[in-house]
Order: sequence, then structure tokens, then C-alpha cells
Amino acid sequence: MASSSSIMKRSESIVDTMPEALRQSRYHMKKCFLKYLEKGKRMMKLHHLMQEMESVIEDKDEKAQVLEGLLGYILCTTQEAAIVPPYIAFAIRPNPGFWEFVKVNSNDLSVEGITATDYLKFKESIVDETWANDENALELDFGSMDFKSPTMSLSSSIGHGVNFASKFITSKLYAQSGSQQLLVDYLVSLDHQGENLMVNETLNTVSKLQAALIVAHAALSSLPNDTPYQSFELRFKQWAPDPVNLEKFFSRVPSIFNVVLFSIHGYFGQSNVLGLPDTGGQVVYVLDQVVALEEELLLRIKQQGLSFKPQIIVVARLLPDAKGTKCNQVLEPVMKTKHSHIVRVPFRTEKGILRKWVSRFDIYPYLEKFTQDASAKVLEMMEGKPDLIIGNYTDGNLVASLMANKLGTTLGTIAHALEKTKYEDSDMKWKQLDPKYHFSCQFTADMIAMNSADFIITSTFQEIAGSKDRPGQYESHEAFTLPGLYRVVSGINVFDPKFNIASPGADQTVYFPYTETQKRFTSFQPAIEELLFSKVENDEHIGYLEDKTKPIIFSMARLDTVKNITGLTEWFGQNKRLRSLVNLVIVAGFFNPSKSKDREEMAEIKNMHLLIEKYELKGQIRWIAAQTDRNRNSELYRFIADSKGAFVQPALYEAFGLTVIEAMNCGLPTFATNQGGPAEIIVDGVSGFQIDPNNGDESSNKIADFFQKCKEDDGYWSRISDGGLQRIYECYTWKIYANKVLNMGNIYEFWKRINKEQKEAKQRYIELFYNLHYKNLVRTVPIATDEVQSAPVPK
Ligand code: UDP
Ligand code: LCN
Repeated sequence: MASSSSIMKRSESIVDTMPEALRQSRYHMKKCFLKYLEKGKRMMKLHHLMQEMESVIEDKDEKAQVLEGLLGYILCTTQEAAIVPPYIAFAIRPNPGFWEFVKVNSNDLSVEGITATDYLKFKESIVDETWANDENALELDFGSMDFKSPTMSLSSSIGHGVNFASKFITSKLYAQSGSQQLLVDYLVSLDHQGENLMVNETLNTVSKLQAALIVAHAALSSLPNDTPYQSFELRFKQWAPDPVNLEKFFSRVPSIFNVVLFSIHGYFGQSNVLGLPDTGGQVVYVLDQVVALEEELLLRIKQQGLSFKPQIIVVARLLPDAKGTKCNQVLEPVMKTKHSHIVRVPFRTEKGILRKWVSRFDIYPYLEKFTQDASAKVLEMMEGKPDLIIGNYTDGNLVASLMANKLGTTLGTIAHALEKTKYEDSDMKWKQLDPKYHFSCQFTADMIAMNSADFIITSTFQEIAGSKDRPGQYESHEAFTLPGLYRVVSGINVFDPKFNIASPGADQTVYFPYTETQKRFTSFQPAIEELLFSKVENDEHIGYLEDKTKPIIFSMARLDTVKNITGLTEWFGQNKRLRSLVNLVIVAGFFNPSKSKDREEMAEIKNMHLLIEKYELKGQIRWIAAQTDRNRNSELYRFIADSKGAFVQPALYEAFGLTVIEAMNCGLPTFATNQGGPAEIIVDGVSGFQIDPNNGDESSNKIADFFQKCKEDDGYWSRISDGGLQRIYECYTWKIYANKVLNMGNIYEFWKRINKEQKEAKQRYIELFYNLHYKNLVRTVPIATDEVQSAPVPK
């Protein structure tokens, strides 16, 4: 494939270079474009474009020539094309966060650069021509209020918003004397339950504060008390703000004591919940996050010389129909913390409290009432407003944004997954998908929360701006269309400094290396032996392992289609070499499809059974039902490490992938999908391996090669295991995370003040959108009813 640098200069745009590129291959391109047009109006993805091009250019050398030229480069950076004869419009993404749109006339191959808005209209005309041409079709332009706000410009800055904001604040404080007053006002405003924390009203101007600081410093310094100001004036000048010191300064400012987190859907609890529908990594993430945030808050409060107690509340849904979990309890202390609680608030409808679980896709009708009830509860428990509100996932983010807006609190949002990118063309096909998934509500709620957020916490760069080949989850919200409903011409800008990467970790008191033998939870060993090796088939495990001496490849996930556990089972089934080297152990779902409430899970369960039959896997596979005890699970990872095995995470797409870092923390060499977060966590061949979930042969051979090499090179397995651990300690710990997130809370509180006017204008726009549009969409989602009468809420 041609490299862009060899054929395109940085300054050149696609619209400038495409005419020449088409001219060079005019004969083939005309044929190729005719082929594209053959089926009439439609959308085509890159692989379709390539496939059809390859079918048209038969000669191998000619094909290579086209692909190696400029045209090859342009095509390879194309994400999709919209065909409306005689035109073909291309959406081209030369680099993460950078897009160009061009329209080519297939008759004369003339090229015209078009705007994102025109491209969207072009796409819409494929499914709804009348609406596409309607001059009054609703267009959303969240960027229109951002014209005064600073944004970043390089792909490499994406996700480092705090650095950018610190630099910007520094230069503003330095350059404009008036803006220093903003900082003074901020410091004066810092209080905790009415008690002034930093400076009092008598020091409410820059000059008064400066004077006071000078006196304070003089008193504290080692200089004799009578030393004249002039003799240390120069040193004071050197203390003028710089971005690094400013960030440090903000991390010391006592502005956060009370934090509210929202994690609403699913079963949110501390035991027996994992593996239940909609209940996966988000729960683990939020609980670990609370422990880490509390620890960091306590440390900071101590460093600040204060004696306040922090308070963290996680607000989740109260589920009377708790299915053996504690999700029907209103209040529950968070384990491993002293000052943090889970507070559960029920969903209320006209008929009373809803008892049963509802899928995250059907959750919208309950959220407004939930926000009101949750806000009242939080204000009562905290005896005042929180200092920071953080949402998780669409539902939690929406509720967090409504509450933060009402209370004027700084808002952070987190999206463990944005559903829009999970389902191909989910925006264009929204009408078709809405009865099942209610994407119109979900994408609208996402737009509202993202734009309300003062900062957005992401786990990886990929989540924001994707990789070279694949747009990021947030990037896919920059411009998109729901034909017939609205067209988003600027949804979110990935160069906005609100984006920050703070990757989670894994609880290291649970997930520690297999070599730390004195810490190991040895009491689980007999149960694990049974789980893996007994020949009995029951509700907990089916299949068996004939040769117990072989290393094990292990995978654990919810049985969602996207997790691709069935894909891994099929790769294993098809690869004789791999089967001769290792056994396969899967922890996922359960075995009876009729017991599942989840549409996708049912299909995956059936498929697992079919694959075990088809490839005659019994004797080489052990399929274990979902496991809910994380201590035992951690020992399972370590047990597999003892067998010199590996962990495999084969997902079609994974936003982050907590199992990947759990396995790596246990010292288990890990193979993980190259689609999404794991591609950033693992440095291929050094701290683990990346596998392509869309290329089963290549992936299963890569795993087989590893085990082959381990046989030939004694130290190989340990080198990869150590590489994984090193990577974790450097980048993926909760300590690093908590420090970053609290810095965000501090910096963006001030940032909000210096960008007050834009923030307020945007919020008005969002409110309008919420009231006039979102609420109507919510009315289309059916309200669930219980078969039995609603019960009183337990205390
Ligand atoms: N998990 C578990 N039992 C299972 C499946 C998963 O305890 O049967 C845990 C797993 O250890 C991890 C979390 O659930 O902590 C899954 O998080 P991940 O980020 O891998 O995926 P998600 O489910 O959030 O998409
Ligand atoms: C949800 C997911 O799908 C995972 O990729 C993440 O690891 C998890 O949440 C925690 O953020």
C-alpha cells in the first residue's frame, strides 16, 4: 500500500489531489465507478469498495499499480461512500479526527469538495429524499456556541485536555491582568459547609492577595523577619505561574470533598451481580473508582491540613425484584471504604415502583423522575450540594447532566461504550432499529450529556479519536444524521480540551501476580481444580479436558455477540495445531438459552452448543458458566498462569477491556483484540499480543506460534508475562487514575468560570433540545409493567 507521505504533502487536500489520482487510472476508475453504481442508491463501506474494485481490475499487476498509487491511498483512508447515481460521495479520514468529503461525478470523474452537512444530506437522500431536501429539516450545531472557546489542533493533543487547559489558563492569567481577578474570586469562593478554605473576603482583590501572600511567605521563609521585600522580589517573579505549577496548584486547592457518581442500569451491587444482563465491567469500574477516589481525597485533604471527611455516593437503580442480589437495598456501604455508599433509588411510574429489571435500551421513560428523586436524596445525605458529579454510560450521564445543570455543579461523564459505533449504520438505520434498541433516545441523550459535560473521562485515545483505520466512538458523533429526525452538523469536537484520558486499573489486592505465592487465595484451589478438571457436567460447567498437562487458553466475558466468545471457540475448533498445543477454557453466560432474558445472549448460547458439536470439542474445551466471585476469578487467572497458559480477549470491538488488565496484573500473557482499547493497552509482542478478531486464521495461528515458541525457548513465556506487568505498573493503576480525575475536577471547575458565557449559552440550547425533542422521543418507549403489584421499598 502506498504511504501517504510518499505521495501527498501535508498541506494538500484530497479534493486537490483526487482529480489527478483519478486521471492516472482513468480507464479502471470508470469501470470501477460503473460497478459501484450498478446496484443504485446505497451506502458502501471500505471493504465493499475494495472488493468491487478488485473484481473489476482483473490483472494483478494493474491492480497493484492502482493500489500503490495515490488513488490507493485515498481509497484506504475512505471510511464509507454514499452512492446516488451518477454521483459517489466519499467520507475520507486521512488522520484521526480529520475528515474530508468529496463528491465525484462518475460520468466525467470531476471532483467537488463538499461540506460535512452536504455529505450528510447526500447520505440521507438514499433513505429519505424528501426529508434530505427539506430546507427546514432540523440541524443541530452544538459547535456554534464554541466559537470563542479554545480548541486543540494536533491529533497528538487529543485526550490531554488538562494540559491544554492549564497552559491556556496560565497564559490568560499572565497576559490579561483582569483575568487574575477570576482566580482570586475562585479562591474566595472555596468553602466547605460555609467555612472559608483558602482566602477570606478581606483579600478579595489581586493586589490585596498578593500583598498577603508576600507577608505569608516572608513569615514562613527562612529569611530574617526584617529582610526587605526588594531582596526577594526577584524570587517572587520567578514564581510567576507556569502550566506545570498551575496544574500542581489546582491539585492542592481544596475544592472537592463530596462526589456523586451515577451508574444506573443493570444490577449494581457488590456481589453476585457480574454476568447478569447489562452488568459487566461498568460495575467493577465504578466500585474500584470509588475506593481509589476516596483514598486520593483523604490524602489530599490531609495534605491540605484539613480535617473534613469526604463523602462519595454512588446512585444506582433500586430493583425490588433483586434476584438474590442486594439491589433491593436502599443504602449499602462500599467495601474497602470508610465514607462511601451506594444509594439506590427506584424507578417510579404512574403505577408505583417498578419491580423488574429493564434493559439499558428501554430505560429512558424513568430517568427524569429518577433524577428528581436522586437529587433530593443526595442533597439530604450530603446536607448540601456535591462538588463534583460523574455519570457513567448514557443513562447515568444524562441524569448526571440534569442534576449538575440544576445545581451548578462541575460535571464529568464517562461512556464505557457508546452504542452508536457498535451497530453498523445505526444512525442511518435508526427507524428500523428503534423498536428494538430506541437509539433515537440513546443518541439524543448522548448528545445532551457530552455537550453538557465540563470534562469527559475516557479510558483510551481510541475511545475519542480511534486509530488510523477506525474512527473513535466520540469522533463518530462529530457529524451524523438520523434521517427524518435530525441532522447533527457539529455534535462533539474531539479537539475540545474537555477530553481526557484516565485509564482504569484493576484492584491490585485482588489481581496480583501468580508469583506472589504468600498472598494467593489458596482456599479456592480445590474448587478451581474441580471447576476446570472434573469430568462432571452440571449447571456450572460442561465439556471436559482430557489432557490436563496442556497449557490452557482462557477467556471470560459476558456472552454478548460483540465479545466474540463464539468466534474464539470456532477459531480453536478449526485450528488443529492450536488444539494439539493447548486446551480451551471459557467462562461466559450459562447453558440454557430459554433461561436468558437477553436477546443476544440467547443466540450466543445456542451457537456455543452448535460449535462444540460441530468441531467435536469435548475433551478439549471446558465451558464454565458466568462467575461472580472476583477473588476466585483472580485465582483462576493465576491458576491458568501456573499452567503456563494465556488469556485471550477476542472481541469484535472492546471499549477498554477490564479482563485484559486483570489477566496482565496476574502475570498471564494476554492476546487481545486490536479493535478498540486493548490495542493501546498491549504493545504487540512486548507486553502481550494483539489479534485481529476479523481474521480468525491469523489470530489462532498467532496464539499457536506463541505456544510453539514457548516450547522452544524456556524464558519466552516469562518475558511476555513480565512485559505485561511492567506495562500495567507504568500506565494502568487506580492510583494514577484517581489523581488525574481529581485534577480534572479542580481545573474544569475554574475553566467553567472563565468560559462562563459560552457555557451558559450552550446550556440553554441543550435545555431547548431536551424539552422540545428528547422528551417526545422518550414517549415512544413503552413503559414496563410488573405482573405483580408493586411492593413498598425496603429500608
Ligand atoms: N466478569 C466476571 N464474571 C464473568 C464475566 C465477567 O466476573 O462471568 C468480570 C470481569 O472479571 C471484568 C468484568 O466482569 O471485571 C468485565 O469487564 P470488561 O471490561 O472486560 O467487559 P464489559 O462486560 O464491561 O463489557
Ligand atoms: C464496558 C465495556 O464494554 C468495557 O470495554 C470496559 O472495560 C468497561 O465497561 C469498564 O469501563
